[in-house]
Amino acid sequence: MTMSTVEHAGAFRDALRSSKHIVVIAGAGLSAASASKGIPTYHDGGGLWRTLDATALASPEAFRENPSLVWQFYHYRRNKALEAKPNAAHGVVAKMSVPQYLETVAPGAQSFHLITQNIDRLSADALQAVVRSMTSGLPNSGQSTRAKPIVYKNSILEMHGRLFDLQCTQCKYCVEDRSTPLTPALGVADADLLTYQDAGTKPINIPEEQLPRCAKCGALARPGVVWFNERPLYLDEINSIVYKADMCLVIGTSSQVRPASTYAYRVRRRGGKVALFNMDPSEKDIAGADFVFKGPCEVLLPAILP
Ligand code: BJW
Ligand code: ZN
Repeated sequence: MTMSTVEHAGAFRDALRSSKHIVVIAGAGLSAASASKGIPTYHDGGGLWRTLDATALASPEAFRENPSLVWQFYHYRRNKALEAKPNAAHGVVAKMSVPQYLETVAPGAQSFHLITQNIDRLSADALQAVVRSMTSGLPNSGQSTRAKPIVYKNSILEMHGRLFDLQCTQCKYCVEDRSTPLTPALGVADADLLTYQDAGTKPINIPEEQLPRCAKCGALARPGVVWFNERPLYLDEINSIVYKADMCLVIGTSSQVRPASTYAYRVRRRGGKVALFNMDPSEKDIAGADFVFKGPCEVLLPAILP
């Protein structure tokens, strides 16, 4: 960190100390450091799969038109996410869900929420690891009867869904399934791809019967994620969290996708503070923030909030 970042960090920590309702808005940059080759982000040049634009594949139209291609894309993404481990930035955010820790950086805090656009479950994994480390060695590990909660309840809102969820296109039954490949055909197509450099233009066509199916009714299943023009999850709850928040940390998102892109602005409009943590923040995001930390969040966050 440069000297000015250090001074800035002090001012940010002071503002955090007097905050009551803290919210984090997270995006793909939070998870960028989490796999050996990194989990590709979306709108900053890393979002290509084979030769195809990831955001074009993440749509209900693409799935209707070619569920085989879209499922192959998600098979690849699921495998990447299965290899990934939470990084130091996930760790700092997860600790903020722990009142005992949050009190040390924000003594007046009454609530903490993480609104994440990420579908990789790494924030949930990081929180589980924090809870495990806090409860291991305690009698009745995991079911402590201490008066204070170990973590704030329901503090993580995965507004764009979960990559490992399978959701029925008919009866809507939804279940988490981390196995891979989800069907033998997806595994075979994956292996075949290694020999096709031009697979993006010559996709392997898997018949619908050989794609993931609903465990209840047998209909075609889809990834349990939120595509463009679909309603993000938990919107009512998120709206009241954003309405109350007086401190908003915006971590690793290009703030191009609504409605998440509007939250920081809404917090600030009501007099709250906004702190931005981004490798390459846009001019618009800088203009809308009280504190700007430019760099990798996995380095900045542990340095600023040890
Ligand atoms: C680092 C870093 C490091 C890198 N450290 N930083 C026209 C105008 C305006 C709006 C619209 C419009 N047409 C349609 C809309 C609405 C649309 C939208 O916003 N579109 C825009 C693109 C224009 N939004 C929607 O459709 C949403 N739904 C909706 O609005 O519904 C309304 C409704 C209400 C009620 C009923 C019914 C309907 C849904 C949006 C769903 C988004 N889905 C995706 C795919 C998820 C599944 C999947 O992944 O397969 O979600 S798209 C993709 O974008 C994904 C992400 O969550 C999302 C956000 O991207 P994110 O996280 O910001 O990633 P990047 O790559 O853009 O940014 C990474 C950042 O990290 C960069 O800034 C880097 O610098 C930084 N970084 N490494 C710190 N180490
Ligand atoms: Zn079903």
